[in-house]
Amino acid sequence: MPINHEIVFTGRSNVGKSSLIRRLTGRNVRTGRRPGVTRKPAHITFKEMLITDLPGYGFLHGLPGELQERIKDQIVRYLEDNCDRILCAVQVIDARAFCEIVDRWNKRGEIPVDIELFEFLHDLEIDTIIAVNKMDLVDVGDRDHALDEIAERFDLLPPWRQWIDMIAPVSAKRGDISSLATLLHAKSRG
Ligand SMILES: Nc1nc2c(ncn2[C@@H]2O[C@H](COP(=O)(O)OP(=O)(O)OP(=O)(O)O)[C@@H](O)[C@H]2O)c(=O)[nH]1
Ligand SMILES: [Mg+2]
Repeated sequence: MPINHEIVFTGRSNVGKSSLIRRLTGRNVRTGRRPGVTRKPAHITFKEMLITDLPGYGFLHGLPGELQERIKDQIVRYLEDNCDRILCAVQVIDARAFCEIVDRWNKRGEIPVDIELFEFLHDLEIDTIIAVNKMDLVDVGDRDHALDEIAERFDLLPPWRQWIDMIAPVSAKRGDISSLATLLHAKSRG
């Protein structure tokens, strides 16, 4: 069966990419408490879609810098090689850690990897959904504010609710993934 509908999951290591795929598909993809569990693109087919779990980037502990660069190159090359059949990308971020990491990179005068990748996906004309995972760790009363802050880092003008076709707050842990499932469903129907 030729597969021309692919959904790729990208994001820093340990943000919960594999956990989200597991929740969405019910398949047993490898997840782990320690970062760096997924080292090579892993594929599953689900409802005539190819779902690709890309390795996480930005894992600082225990991996030499050179290997980190190699992982990033691997992701970039994978996206370039397959962009024609990629229906959309799900860029997964950690709701609690994201802004702090982005600000730290910006302060150093470097482009944060998440932002670089988001722009790269845009350049390749790959539709991208930002899945803000681990929302269970954000206090209910702070959620809108936290999501506004995140939208701003992606240059998406707050309030974040203006971007509900692009920003999906989720919790893989709680199984609270309906916003992402709805967006993916809409994309798969074209
Ligand atoms: N609190 C909370 N923890 C989560 C959530 N989703 C995933 N986790 C935890 O985050 C850790 C990493 O999950 P993975 O799904 O393996 O993350 P990954 O992004 O695939 O990681 P790599 O393969 O290393 O890139 C695990 O301990 C998960 O249980 C969530 O929604 N909330
Ligand atoms: Mg993984």
